[in-house]
Amino acid sequence: MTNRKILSVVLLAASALSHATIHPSDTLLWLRRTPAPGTATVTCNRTTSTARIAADELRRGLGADLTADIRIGAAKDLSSEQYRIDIRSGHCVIASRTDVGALYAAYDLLRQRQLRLPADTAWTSAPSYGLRMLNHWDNLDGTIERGYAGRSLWQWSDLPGKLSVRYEQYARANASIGINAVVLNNVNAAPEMLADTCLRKVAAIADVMRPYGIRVFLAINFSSPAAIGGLPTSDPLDAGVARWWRRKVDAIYALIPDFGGFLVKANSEGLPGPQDFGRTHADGANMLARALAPHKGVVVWRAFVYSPSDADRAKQACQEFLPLDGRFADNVVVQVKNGPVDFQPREPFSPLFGAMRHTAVAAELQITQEYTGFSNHICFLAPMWHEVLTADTHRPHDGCTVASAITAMAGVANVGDSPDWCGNTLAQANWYAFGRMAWDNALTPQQIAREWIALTFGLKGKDAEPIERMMLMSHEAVVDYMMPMGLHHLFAWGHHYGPEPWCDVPGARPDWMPSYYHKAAPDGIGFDRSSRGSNAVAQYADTLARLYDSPQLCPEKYLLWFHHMAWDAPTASGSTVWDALCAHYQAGVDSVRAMQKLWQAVSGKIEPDIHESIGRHLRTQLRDAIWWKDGCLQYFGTFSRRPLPAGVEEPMLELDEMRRFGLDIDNYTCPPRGFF
Ligand code: BDP
Repeated sequence: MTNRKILSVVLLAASALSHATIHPSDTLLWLRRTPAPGTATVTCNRTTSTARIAADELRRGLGADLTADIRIGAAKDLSSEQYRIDIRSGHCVIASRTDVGALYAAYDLLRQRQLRLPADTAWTSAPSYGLRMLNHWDNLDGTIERGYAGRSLWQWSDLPGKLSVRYEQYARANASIGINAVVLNNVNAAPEMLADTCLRKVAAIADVMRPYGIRVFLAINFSSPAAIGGLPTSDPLDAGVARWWRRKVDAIYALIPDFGGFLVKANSEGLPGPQDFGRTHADGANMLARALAPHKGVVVWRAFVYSPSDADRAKQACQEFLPLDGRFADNVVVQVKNGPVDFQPREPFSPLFGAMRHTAVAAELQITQEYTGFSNHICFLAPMWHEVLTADTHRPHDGCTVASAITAMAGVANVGDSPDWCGNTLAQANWYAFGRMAWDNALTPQQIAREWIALTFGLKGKDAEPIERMMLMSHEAVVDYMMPMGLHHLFAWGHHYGPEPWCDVPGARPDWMPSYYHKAAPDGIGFDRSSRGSNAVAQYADTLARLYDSPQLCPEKYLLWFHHMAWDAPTASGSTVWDALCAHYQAGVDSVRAMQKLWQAVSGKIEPDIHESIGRHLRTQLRDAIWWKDGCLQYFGTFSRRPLPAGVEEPMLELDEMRRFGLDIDNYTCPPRGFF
């Protein structure tokens, strides 16, 4: 059989992804430290459950060679979650203002010891943001929207009576990286989440989270008053509706005194919201905020909105939210996805960052890999997030980054009930990276990768280098083989895994079609968001607007995001748009091969079953990278009518074949055993 035939047989074989046995240490995440010999002597001036956890972690983790003294409450100069650690005398003193500060200190100390910090050190640490939150997209039926690591952690039918042991393991993992808030359920929220029976279950989970410094939040459905409260309306300005929410909130706090608040997706993708009643997002958010304020709860209101009517979806969040800047109550945080469209492999940062000057803004990142290969592909997301956080908004002046424009970070969780939590060992690094960056936004992807590799595999220096390189190149690889040069939304209609730039579903919303975004045609490719097109560039500060507006100056990585370019137009790298595009797709495939080699180089240094399992993922990833390259280049080639430039491999798959299996995800998830 030819390579092409074998590949299509493999792709078409109906078989699910084989799940290898999961190594027991995978369940321990980055906390699989080898216990130091002996038990440390640890004293603590408090006996609350949080303080006890901190002391116990140190007792178990430090070993007999270090004694520790935890002093909570004395350090008045520290902020609430901040801590100071001093081991200069050979004896460790931990000072914090609060119990949770001491807990964070304990995890940091243990981490630093494993990373082999110098013996005579003292340091303080405080979080970059007060709210560091995971958003679970978990449904009451146990499914997870865009989840690739099994079913939901939350065993709703067993709650509140029976608690899974994983709840506490999960709380501990979060606390160890500083995550302090968790939204338990999907933003596409079922109104039933607020039913009294459900709330008792939520309270049981909150009880497990509390000692670990984690506050529980719920995503709510805006029409709950009508859906489960028997009210004729859910209009936020209706007195009965406001009363219903007040009572509901009071009832929640009676069960969960430290309840965090609500996360709201409103008037987005068909969900109800204040606009259904002629009200604004601010009207809706502020009504909820008033109900929560007496309890110190917050409303996290999402800015992920777009309607089918507008000519450019990328502009809509700004159009709807900027006029409301300054009109949100103090306990409202507007949560903005990192890019203006929707968690694509690469987007420029959302222009709402920096522009909302009088509103608390959170960045929403997607830890679950909906658009970066699910848990099948190895894609370390820290480089992407770092790119966003360090982007200069130039607002109100040069040097003001996205990181400095936000007050909170939220990440869509990649956690499920799979024994390895995230679907593969490397995906755990994304959970870890999110927590670490939310705690310290100055950490670089390299620092985080190094930490994670050392904590997870016990490898450092030269031994760790191949994994570090593989992780650090992986995001760019995914961008290259999926959507280079600013292309976006080329995903298949029925799922967000493989390519379907040719997708054409009669009657579907145009802005759900890839062609809306790539605009490939005989005259060129890309979405014209310049001043000659949708003028989305004008939503950025002048310096950036000018840069992005010019096809000559616009960074190549965003070129087709902002410009419709002729196939033969020259690029900054001295090639043509078509040739550059082909080169990127090829580079993506080549990068995955390089990742395979790097992974091969650590065989023998990693538990064999983990090594083998990641090896399988990489084979799948290579197959898919080829599939993306072949699909996109052949399809775009029908417009460009230009040959593949030298160095770009001939396709293995025919466009017609790909068109046939493109809609059926079950038919191509099997690893191509023995093929590559
Ligand atoms: C999209 C997801 C969809 C989510 C939506 C959101 O495909 O499942 O509901 O984002 O963030 O990317 O609300």
